[in-house]
Amino acid sequence: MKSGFVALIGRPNAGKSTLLNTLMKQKIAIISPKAQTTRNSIRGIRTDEDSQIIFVDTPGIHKPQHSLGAQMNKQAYSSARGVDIIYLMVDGTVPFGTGDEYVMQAIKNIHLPVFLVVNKADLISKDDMMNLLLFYNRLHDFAEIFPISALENDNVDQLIEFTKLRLEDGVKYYPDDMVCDYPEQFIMAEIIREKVLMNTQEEVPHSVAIVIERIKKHKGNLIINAMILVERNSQKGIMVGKQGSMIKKIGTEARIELSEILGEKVYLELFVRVEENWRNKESKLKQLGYIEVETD
Ligand SMILES: Nc1nc2c(ncn2[C@@H]2O[C@H](COP(=O)(O)OP(=O)(O)OP(=O)(O)O)[C@@H](O)[C@H]2O)c(=O)[nH]1
Ligand SMILES: [Mg+2]
Repeated sequence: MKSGFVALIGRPNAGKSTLLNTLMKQKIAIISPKAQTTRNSIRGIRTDEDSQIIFVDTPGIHKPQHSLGAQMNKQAYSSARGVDIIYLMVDGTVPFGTGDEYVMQAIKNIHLPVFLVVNKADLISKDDMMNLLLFYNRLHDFAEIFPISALENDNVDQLIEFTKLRLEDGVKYYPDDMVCDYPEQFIMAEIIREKVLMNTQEEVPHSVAIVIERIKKHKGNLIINAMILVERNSQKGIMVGKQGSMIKKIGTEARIELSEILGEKVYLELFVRVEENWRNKESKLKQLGYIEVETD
């Protein structure tokens, strides 16, 4: 039995969470077209007949503007330690820039096999992809280089096969039927946040955090009360929308998906609260689970 840990790192929007979900054949992490969607490291446990691979999705590495951003980078870097392989994901449609150089420098100090995964192959020509692969091949001594489409599940099986070849024989870390190690409350908050990301623009999605305040079972139904935190009164106005239209839309979309995921009828009650500048408040970040608890 081959077993081990693989960290997915890269810039925001590269498609790390999309790849995690494709590798897992189910939704483990939320996805959005907005940069900095993922805020925590998220483990997906993939078990088959001859292997157990724990894939760790991480927040996109970026130049932080708030304490929240700094914590997200910290989580990405700390997840890249203590794994067996790193997938460095890049978006093949975006030209190589200073942000990429920054990430490349960071991986130079990590002495682990790094697989370069060039994503979004479905959006670029074969020639452009070939040039990109040659460019990256000169840039660093990668253990493997893979062009893939995480979205269309193209070349992902080969990626898994080559990953298994690099892993040692080892123990099973998790039971066969376990696919993630986060509590249900986490996915509830994340699905609501995903719907906020999908329905709002500019700074609003980045200024939002979700707190699950109460979960109650009642006659076979699940009643979830959740608080949407924003940073300013104007954002509260946007979140609520004209005659409550925005919050209603977000609530409906989240309720439908949560009912599917949790397999029971969900009633979702959403509230909006202003918590000024929460992204720079250490105590708030800790409470929201955005600061990693230090372990030895
Ligand atoms: N066309 C295409 N789009 C993709 C592919 N992979 C991801 N995307 C899209 O790229 C966007 C970002 O995807 P995510 O998976 O959220 O990216 P991420 O790297 O996790 O981003 P952060 O969490 O912000 O670091 C979404 O709109 C995805 O649908 C792909 O292979 N092809
Ligand atoms: Mg992500």
